[in-house]
Amino acid sequence: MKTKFKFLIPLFAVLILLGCAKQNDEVKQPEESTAHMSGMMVHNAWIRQAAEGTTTALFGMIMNHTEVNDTLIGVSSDLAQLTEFHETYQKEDDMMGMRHIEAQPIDANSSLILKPGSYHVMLIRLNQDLNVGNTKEITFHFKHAGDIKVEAIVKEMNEMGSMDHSQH
Ligand SMILES: [Cu+2]
Repeated sequence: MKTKFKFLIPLFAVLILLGCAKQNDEVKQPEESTAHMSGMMVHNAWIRQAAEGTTTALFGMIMNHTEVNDTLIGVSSDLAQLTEFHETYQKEDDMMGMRHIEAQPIDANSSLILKPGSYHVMLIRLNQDLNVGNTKEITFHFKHAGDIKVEAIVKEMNEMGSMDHSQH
């Protein structure tokens, strides 16, 4: 059966692509590390290593250290033919879907975690190899904070400890 949904792929393929999603959702921020932060920022940005012509994803944490409710209205880079903000969600029959989000609220003094199996920046059809250790720039576009340039480091998925097979 044909599906019109271009990102509809089997669950196991998503887990291989993005890493197993079984992780703690909580990310604890020690008070001393947030005390000096201000503005809108993207923390610990990293990209899963991948070859030219393939598709990969960027993860990290968007932190709004302002008193203004903001909205992420897009992402861009020259790394790939398409750079999109995505959400992964569960569909029926063990299928996972990914959908492009055009506007993602990031409220005042809140954060949003980008991680395998959840929110991520999709880099579709890379125009270059992304090798472990490379640093690449991605721009996040916010309604109020404007354009935030982010340096992301290229890593292997298992360096993040996200391939935890103990849950299977
Ligand atoms: Cu995606």
